This record gives sequence, C-alpha cells and structure tokens, in this order.
Amino acid sequence: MEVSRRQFVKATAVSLAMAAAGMGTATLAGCAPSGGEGASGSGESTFTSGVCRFCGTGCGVICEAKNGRLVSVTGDPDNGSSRGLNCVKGYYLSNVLYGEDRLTVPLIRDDPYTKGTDEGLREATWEEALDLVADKLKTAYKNDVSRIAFWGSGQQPIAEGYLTAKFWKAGLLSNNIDPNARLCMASAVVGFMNVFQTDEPAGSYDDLENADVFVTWGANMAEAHPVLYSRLTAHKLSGEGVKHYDLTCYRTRTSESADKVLIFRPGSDIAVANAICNYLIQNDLYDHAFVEDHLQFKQGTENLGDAFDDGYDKSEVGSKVDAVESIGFEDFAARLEPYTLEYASELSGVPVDDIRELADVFADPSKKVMSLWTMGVNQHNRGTWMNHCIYNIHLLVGKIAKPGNGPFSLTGQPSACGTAREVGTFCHRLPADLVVANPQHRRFTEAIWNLPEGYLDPISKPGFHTTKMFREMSKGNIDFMWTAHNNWAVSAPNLTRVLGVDPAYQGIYSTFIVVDEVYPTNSTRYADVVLPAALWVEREGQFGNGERRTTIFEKAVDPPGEAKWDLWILLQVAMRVLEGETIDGEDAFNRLFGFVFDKEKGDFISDDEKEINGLIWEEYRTFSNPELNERAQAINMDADGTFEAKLKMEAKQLAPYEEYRSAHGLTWPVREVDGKWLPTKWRFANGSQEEGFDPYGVEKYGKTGLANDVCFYKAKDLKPSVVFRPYEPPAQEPSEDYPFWFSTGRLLEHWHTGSMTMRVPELKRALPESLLYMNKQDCADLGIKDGDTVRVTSTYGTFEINVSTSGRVDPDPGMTFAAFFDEKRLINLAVEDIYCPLSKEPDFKKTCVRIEKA
Ligand SMILES: Nc1nc2c(c(=O)[nH]1)N[C@H]1C(S)=C(S)[C@@H](COP(=O)(O)OP(=O)(O)OC[C@H]3O[C@@H](n4cnc5c(=O)[nH]c(N)nc54)[C@H](O)[C@@H]3O)O[C@H]1N2
Ligand SMILES: Nc1nc2c(c(=O)[nH]1)N[C@H]1C(S)=C(S)[C@@H](COP(=O)(O)OP(=O)(O)OC[C@H]3O[C@@H](n4cnc5c(=O)[nH]c(N)nc54)[C@H](O)[C@@H]3O)O[C@H]1N2
Ligand code: SF4
Ligand SMILES: [Mo]
Repeated sequence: MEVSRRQFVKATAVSLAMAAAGMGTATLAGCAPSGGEGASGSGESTFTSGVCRFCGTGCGVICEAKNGRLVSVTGDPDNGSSRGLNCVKGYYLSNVLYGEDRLTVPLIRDDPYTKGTDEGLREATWEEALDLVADKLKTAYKNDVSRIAFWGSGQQPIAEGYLTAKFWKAGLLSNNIDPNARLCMASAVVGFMNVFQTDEPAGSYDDLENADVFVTWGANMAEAHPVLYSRLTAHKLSGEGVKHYDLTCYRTRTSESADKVLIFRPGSDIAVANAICNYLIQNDLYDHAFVEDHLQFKQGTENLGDAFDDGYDKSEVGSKVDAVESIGFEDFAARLEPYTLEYASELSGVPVDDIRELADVFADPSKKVMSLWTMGVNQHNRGTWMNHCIYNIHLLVGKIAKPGNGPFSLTGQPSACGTAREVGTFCHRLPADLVVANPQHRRFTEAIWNLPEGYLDPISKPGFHTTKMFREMSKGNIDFMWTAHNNWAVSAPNLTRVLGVDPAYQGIYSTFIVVDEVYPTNSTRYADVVLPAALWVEREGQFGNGERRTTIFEKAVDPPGEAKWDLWILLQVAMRVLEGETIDGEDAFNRLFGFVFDKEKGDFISDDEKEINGLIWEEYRTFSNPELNERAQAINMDADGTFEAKLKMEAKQLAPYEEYRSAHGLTWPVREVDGKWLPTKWRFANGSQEEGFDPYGVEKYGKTGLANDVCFYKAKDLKPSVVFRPYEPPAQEPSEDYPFWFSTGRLLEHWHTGSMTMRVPELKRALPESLLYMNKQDCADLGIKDGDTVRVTSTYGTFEINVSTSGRVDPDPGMTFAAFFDEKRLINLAVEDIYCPLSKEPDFKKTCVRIEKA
C-alpha cells in the first residue's frame, strides 16, 4: 500500500512542481499524461469514466474507487478533448472530495443578524430544512413573483440545470434565474447570436493541431486552459513554423512561449482589431469571394456610456443598445478608415509594426489562423463588441469553420456551454437557443413541456440578469434567493454593496438566502439555510464543454453523511412549493416532474441515477430533435417569419443518452448515419459526417460551390453579420487619485473562489494566498517590498493583500493583477460592477485603484 501511494505522490509531485515553477511549455504547463496509481488496499477497485470538475477544457478522466472512496483520477485516453491529459487540478481531483469540513447535514440560521459571521448556523433535519425553504419560497412567490431569484452556474450538470430552469420558468412562472455564466460567457453568447444566430464555436479543439498561427486576444491559457495550452505548444514545437501572437494587458505564463507579445492598454483591443480590418480592406487583402458569397454588413447604436443597473437599462441609450442597421461594404470600410495602424498604436501602446505584422498574418492566404479568447474579451465594458471585432477579421479573410482556421471563444466553466447556454438557465432564455421574448419559442417549449398554449406568456419579459439580481437584493427588493454551484459572496463584483459593507445597501439581511454547498464558504456565511450537496462523482451528471462536447460523469462513490444530489434537493422543494397547484386540472408537480419523481414515494421513481438522468436527457433532447415529439412537430415553426431561421432545431441534434457514455463524449450536432451516432468537429463546413464535417447545409439548402465550401445555415439569409464597432474608452481610467489599473483573474492551481482547491493540501501549499502582482519600479516608487501588505482602494471599496514582484504575472508600470481564489482577500470588494450594455457581463478587468502600504 505504502509503495504505490508513494509512487502516486511522486508522479503528481512532478506535475505540481512543473506547475509551481512557473515555466511555460507543453509539459511544463502542469499537464501530465494519464497519471497516478490509486491507493491500494484489500477492496476491489471499480473504475468509472467521467469529465473533470473544473475548467471548460473538459478533460476526460477515469475514476478509481475502492472501499467506497475515490482513490485516483487519471486522464481518459478515449476522451477526444484531452486525449489522456490532465492538468494538476485534474490530477488532484479525488482529494477535492475529502476536505475535512465537508458539509454533511442541513444548517439553519435563526437570527439573520448573525449573517457574515462564523456564528448562527445550527444543524437541522432535512425535513425541517426543506419545509422551511419551501415555506419561504412559496410565501415569497405568491406574494410577488418578481421578488424571488435563483442564481445558478456553468458548473451545474446539464440535467440539473434543465430541471432547475423548468421549475423556475414553468413551475413558478419566474424568469428571475440567471447563472454565474453571466459573469463569464455572456458577451461571447451575445456575440455568437448577433453574428451567426447560433451559439458556440464552429470549430473544435482539433484546430489546435491544424493551425499555422495562434492569436490569443486576452486569454491566459497556460493558467486557465492548461491542457489546451499544452496542445498548442506541442503543435508549436512540432517544427512546422507554427507561430503564436499573445495580445495581453500584462505578461503571463502564456506570453512566455509566444513568438510575439503585444501588450495593449486595457480596452484598446477594439482599436487594434479595427485597425487590422482597415488594413485588410485598404490594402485589398481581404477575401472578395467570401465577402460576396457569405457576408452582410451592419452598424449599431454607439456612444453607449457606462452601464450599471440603477437606471441605465431604461435610459434612452440603454434601451436601444441592441439595435443594428444594415450598411453596405463601402459604408463599413468608410467607418473603419479612422483606424489607421498609427491611431491604434497611439490608443493601445502596441508598436505600429507589430499590428501590421499581425494583420499580414491574417492577410496571408497560405496561413491558417486560430484566434482564442476568454475573459479579457468577455469581461469588458464593450465585451460583445470585441467579440464582433474578432469575427470581423476572420470573416473578412474567410478564415473560419475550416480545420485550423477559426475564431475560437474559449469557455471557462465545465458546463457553461452544456448547461447555462444550452438548457436555458439565463433570465432571457429557454432550452436550446430559444428565448422567452419570442411567442413561437414559448409555444414550442409549452409543447415539449406539455403545457397549455399561452401558459408561459406571463414570462414573456426577461427577468433580472445577475448584476441586477444582486443590486436588487442589496436594495432589499428580493425576498428569497437560492444559489447553487457558485460562491457569489466571493465572486460577484462590487461586494462592498452586495454584502452590505456599504451602509446604504443592507438588503442582504432581509433576503432569505438558501445556499446549496459542499463546503463552508463566504456565501454560506450569509445563508439562512445551507443544504449539503453531493460533490461531482458522488452522483451521475453531464457537462458540455467549450468544443460542444457533451460528456457524462458517472457516479463513483456515495456522498458523505446526509449530503444529497442537488436535483433531489430541487425536486423536494418543488414538490412542497407546488403542493395543491394544478395545470389544466392535473397536479402541477406531476405534470412537470412526474416522469422522474414519485410524489407518493417522496423520491425519484428509481434508485438508478443513470435511468433518471437518461429520462431527463431524453426530454431535453426533444428540443433539438423535434421529430421525437409529436406535439413539438405540430407547432408552426414559421408562424412569425423569424422562427424558422432562429430555430432549425434539428441542426443541433443530440444523441440518445447512452451513446455519450459509450463514446466518452460527443460534440454536437450528433447525427445518425447508418445506425451510428456521429459527432461534428467543424460546423458549417460542407463535408461528410464521418470525417467530422457538417453535411446539413448542403442537405437542407443545396448550397454548394460557395466560397470555401461553407454554409452558415443558422444565420439569417445564410449570411453572418460583420458589425462595425467603434473604440469606446473603459468606464474608469487611471487618475491622480486612482493611478493604477487593477485587473483580476485566475492562476493554475486554484479554481475560482478556492473553496475546493484550497482544501487540497498540495494545491494550497503550491499557492497558499492570493497576491497583488506589481511592477518592480512601481513598488520601488511606493517604497513597497515583496511580501509587504498593501491596501488597495477603488471608488467601489477596499481590501488588503500582500505584494509580489515574482513575475508569475508580470505587469508593466501602472498595471496590477490579483486572482480571486482567496476568501481571506476579498478582492471583489473593490471591483467595479459596470457591465457590457449588450451582454450585461461585468468588467472585472479594468477597475482603477490606489495602492498604499498597510
Ligand atoms: N486554473 C484555473 N483555470 C480556470 C479557472 C480557474 O478558476 N482556475 N476558471 C475557468 C473560467 S470560469 C474562466 S472564465 C477562464 C478564464 O480564463 P482567462 O480569461 O484566460 O483568465 P483570466 O485570468 O480571467 O484573464 C486573463 C486575461 O485577460 C486579459 N485581459 C485583461 N484586460 C483585457 C482587455 O481589456 N482586453 C482583452 N482583450 N484582454 C484583457 C489578460 O491580458 C489575460 O490574458 O478560466 C477557466 N480556467
Ligand atoms: N475578480 C473577479 N471575479 C470574478 C471573475 C474574475 O475574473 N475576476 N470571473 C468571474 C467568472 S468568469 C466566473 S465563472 C465566476 C465563478 O464564480 P463562482 O461560480 O461563484 O465560484 P466557484 O468557486 O466556482 O463556486 C462554485 C461553488 O460550488 C461548490 N460546489 C462544488 N460542487 C458542487 C455541487 O455539486 N453542488 C453544489 N451545490 N455546489 C457545489 C463549490 O464548493 C464552490 O464553492 O467568478 C466571476 N468572478
Ligand atoms: S482543470 Fe481543465 S485542463 Fe485541468 S484537468 Fe480539469 S478540465 Fe483539464
Ligand atoms: Mo468563468
């Protein structure tokens, strides 16, 4: 036993050391091939397949359990997204389950004024806790349905997110449900919908082995998508002249392996992208045939000002931020003209020659280019616009939807795509790409949910998006808030306001807050009821990753103590809240959830979680495969003229549940060819399904012979939109009082708020606290040494943190960075909650601060 455990520790120590050492090439990103041996012992090992709990890379894993305990997690070579690799977080996944202070019994707070302290929570039975939660929810929703809210997550498994949305939207007729993905992917989503009228990237991770040039536009892949980064660097090292340009606001580990690092002033990325487009047009370097065959041009509302909720959305400009009008190619070119290389250089600080070099890369027809971006682009006061700007470049040169050629928006969370985006846990969405504001979309949803026509009409207006939800809570306008799979009391912007540190906003004390959690967190410190949840493979679930791959994680072990599957918790509450309610004379709960949950028994209809998940999947799948549902087929998809273009649900087919298990994950659209369910790697690229291409455009529209042999079959008029978006400045810029940029994000060892990874001793030791990374000269000017504690203050709030000039994040003068994994340093007390007016995603990257020695 000791020997193999030692071997395991040794193997993982190597990858951890690589991670901690801050080095930047493939294996050094902290990636290792399938890893350690399990702890041995007398019991038999059982092996289950799954997908990592952490980032949107979605690495496949094999879990080994012994004597009821998860003993090892290794890379799954059969998973197409990761091919056997895991990073250091994946390597330590089994330990994430076994922190000493797992929540194992429900907790109730009797005195709301103990919120925010370590006192006040007492143990309770499930019966008492569920009755209390249901009673509070029922009273609140009967009283005023606009005063309840659910805050979900891109870490919610698909089936759980689907039924949560169904309960909230159909059970309670409330749209006040939004996921943490609003803080993360919302700008990417709105960008996709505006440009292609369908969400999620056309390409796949296989582009990483097919590109000649990589451009990262605000993505620290070495820390945040380490396995994808190792595929990128491995391809770069293959000796085929592959290049990488890293556009960033500060040097990171990702910059270390780049051929060229272009450091730009925060927010000036739009000017750089526009200058590239302008250069391509002025020098006649764009793809004429592609422009002619595939593109339409637009411009939208401009001069958007600064968005945050108290008033902005209803203001004159706020109410028309989505408006666009068609323009001609010439108009588009004319709008771009001011964006000379010199002007962009002046705004961004990037040398003219560097911008030209990058533009020439896009112009070169012999180079396949893959653009990658994450939160630098999305968490941006013009985040949706910057997504547009990247598409504009790729579309002008036709470098899209072909192996190695792709604008690839990286997903952060394991199921931000699969759950938040695909099943409709946003306040404005329904499952699949449907939206609540569209009556035909509601009819279609009613058909699948077996609801009478018009039942969902009371929800025809979107509910509160995340920032509004928390701002309304802080004002005392939310009576009941339920959160799961997130830790908002650390991750939400402007915590000074949310947590009631600002005496003007004390709503948190009057809101009844329910938190489903696995560990005590800062959010549970503010909860009135804490419900202990099963963690990851303590139940079966599914995640949908950044390349549209849906993967099942199988149950490997039982949850500890009385901890329960989140779905069980949801349905127990739903059963109690909907007691006595009917739909068309039928019991409402049975109508909505009877297919999986037996009210008489007070539990699922079966103990087999595979069966329960399969049943939910099959219902959800009918949204994309309407041929499976007669009622759905009867809905006239063309009734409002836009529905057909928007919907074409069959274009996003999903396979039967068990296919995902046997395939270890499949990328949608998954189509049946000769009895086999085949995934798609390159959406819109005409070609055979067997080879991972997408025959749908040709089958449906007979569109062949167009430039690059692609068909954007979801786009209106089959043409994606190139939308002109001007440079507009960040909400705050450095001033005498607040002279530093404060940018925030993550580092390899820790996941988000650290609630899981800070409980893994090896990961905690490797990076025990969050540090403020600063430029050495700035430190010298302020008389600060490494390790000194400083006070960081913005117009929003203030916190203390220790300083580092180690260079792991290496900012130029005037720039600073910290990660948000450390509950003891609540950096979001000072982070602004100004958001992109189109996507409502907050800008976590550009708060201005002053720094003083504490
Ligand atoms: N280790 C680890 N990995 C993770 C996570 C984690 O918590 N830990 N979380 C996952 C999640 S949910 C997410 S969303 C991803 C995030 O992944 P990333 O977005 O890669 O990581 P961040 O640290 O948030 O952002 C850093 C990047 O933002 C850029 N940036 C800052 N300001 C600007 C700007 O004005 N414009 C542009 N274009 N770029 C700018 C910086 O240059 C830098 O490249 O990571 C995922 N992976
Ligand atoms: N300053 C700053 N703030 C940011 C960002 C930033 O870049 N800078 N990025 C934003 C982004 S992109 C994101 S995605 C968010 C992420 O922010 P959050 O999602 O709020 O943070 P997490 O730590 O991922 O919270 C997930 C919680 O779920 C718990 N958990 C784990 N498994 C389960 C389970 O099965 N059931 C239940 N009920 N709970 C479980 C974990 O213990 C953990 O506390 O943060 C945002 N906040
Ligand atoms: S954290 Fe991301 S890169 Fe690391 S193993 Fe998990 S999914 Fe893969
Ligand atoms: Mo995220």
